[in-house]
Amino acid sequence: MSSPVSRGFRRRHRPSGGQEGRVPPGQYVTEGFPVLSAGPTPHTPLPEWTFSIRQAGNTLRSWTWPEFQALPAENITVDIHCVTRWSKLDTGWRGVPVEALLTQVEQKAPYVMAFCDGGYTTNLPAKDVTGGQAWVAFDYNSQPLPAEHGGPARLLVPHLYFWKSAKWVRGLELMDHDEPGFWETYGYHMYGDPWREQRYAGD
Ligand SMILES: Nc1nc2c(c(=O)[nH]1)N[C@H]1C(S)=C(S)[C@@H](COP(=O)(O)O)O[C@H]1N2
Ligand SMILES: [Mo]
Repeated sequence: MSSPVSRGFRRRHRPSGGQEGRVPPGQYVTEGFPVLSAGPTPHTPLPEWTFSIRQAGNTLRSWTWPEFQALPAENITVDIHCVTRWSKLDTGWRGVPVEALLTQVEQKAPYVMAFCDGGYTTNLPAKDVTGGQAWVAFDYNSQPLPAEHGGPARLLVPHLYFWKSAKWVRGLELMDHDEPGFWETYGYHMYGDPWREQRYAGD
């Protein structure tokens, strides 16, 4: 499989024919972009926005919006898969690789908890947010990410169900063990691999 990262939005090559093998089991393809939020859309002014890496209540590293914008960003074209069964193909984003953020702290941890404005959280193994698999995205289709889709910035973890792509993300908490986030507490799967249909706990 080719890299999901396409610099300058260069389209990647696909076998002709199309979508076979691209849509996980139980999903349908949608052209729209549904909005799924568990609560109201927060509107944090950019001068107040920070992205922080925390551990055990301590902030290890924090970036303001201008500092964050100065980090090396990538254009990403990926398919996304929501647990409510819609998939959207070839979505285009720009964001900072999570690995570039995590390498700026000395501490290592096997799990992270994404935390957000509005209180949403979601848990991820650290190995799933490194190695070119996860970004903090701030543009969608070459425009600033709209607030309803998580702007100013959201997590983008396209290889897992889209509830792991936390909107309005404000940072990552390093954890030495796995813990359920918001939807995981309500019975969603701790990992959420769409190719293995890990929708709910026990799947
Ligand atoms: N902060 C926050 N992030 C969130 C959610 C949420 O309710 N709050 N919903 C999740 C779910 S269930 C999905 S499917 C996607 C939806 O993203 P979208 O509204 O941009 O389609 O965001 C995820 N991230
Ligand atoms: Mo979802």
